[in-house]
Amino acid sequence: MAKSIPILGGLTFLFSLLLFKIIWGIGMMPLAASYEAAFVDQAFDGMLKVTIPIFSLVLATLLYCLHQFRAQSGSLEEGVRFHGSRGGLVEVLWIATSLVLTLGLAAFGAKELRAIRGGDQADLDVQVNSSQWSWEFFYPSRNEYGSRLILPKGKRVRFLLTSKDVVHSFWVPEFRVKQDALPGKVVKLFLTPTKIGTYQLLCAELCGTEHTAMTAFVEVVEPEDFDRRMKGEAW
Ligand SMILES: [Cu+2]
Repeated sequence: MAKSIPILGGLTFLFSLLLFKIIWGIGMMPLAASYEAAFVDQAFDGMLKVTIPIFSLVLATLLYCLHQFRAQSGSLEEGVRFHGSRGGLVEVLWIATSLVLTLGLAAFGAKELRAIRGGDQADLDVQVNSSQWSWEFFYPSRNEYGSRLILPKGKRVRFLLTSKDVVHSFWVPEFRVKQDALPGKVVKLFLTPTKIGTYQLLCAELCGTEHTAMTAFVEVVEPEDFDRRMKGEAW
């Protein structure tokens, strides 16, 4: 038992180091182009920092036990039998640790979600009408329709999402936030784009045969350009 602790500790440290290196090396997240993206990335990083060492400990224990308690070659003897639980303290420890971690992550998630949703105030409203298999955008303050979504940088936008047929889902990976569009209902989604660029809006809910083709361009432009575009120039 005493011998196993430094070995398990060493292996756990080694696997954690390797996984951190690989995962951060790959850079799994696309560009973060909204105010909300920072919160989502922070939550994702936080989850990885908690789960990678736990995963590494489980993996290290598994490999250690496979090696240490394997059958000797040619031996047909059964392993040592024991009855009842001999690890009462271990059970209490892992249940308590899991409980604290789960509740901690839930509290952290709730705090982040509240920060992302924020208040109900917005600089711009955009109605998003989804249908099999396209997106349509309507700007009520300007009485304008568009097949591509144009957003002013640094302005908080309130999207009013709805669907004409089945459930679709509004998702721009660079903005991180995602929200279902439901038939017969208007669902709100808030976001503030922070980086000029052209992105792609995707549908993140399997909605029929052409689901993967249900995309639209999203352009984030300077507020002055937004006003010019809305007046009908180069729409
Ligand atoms: Cu879809």
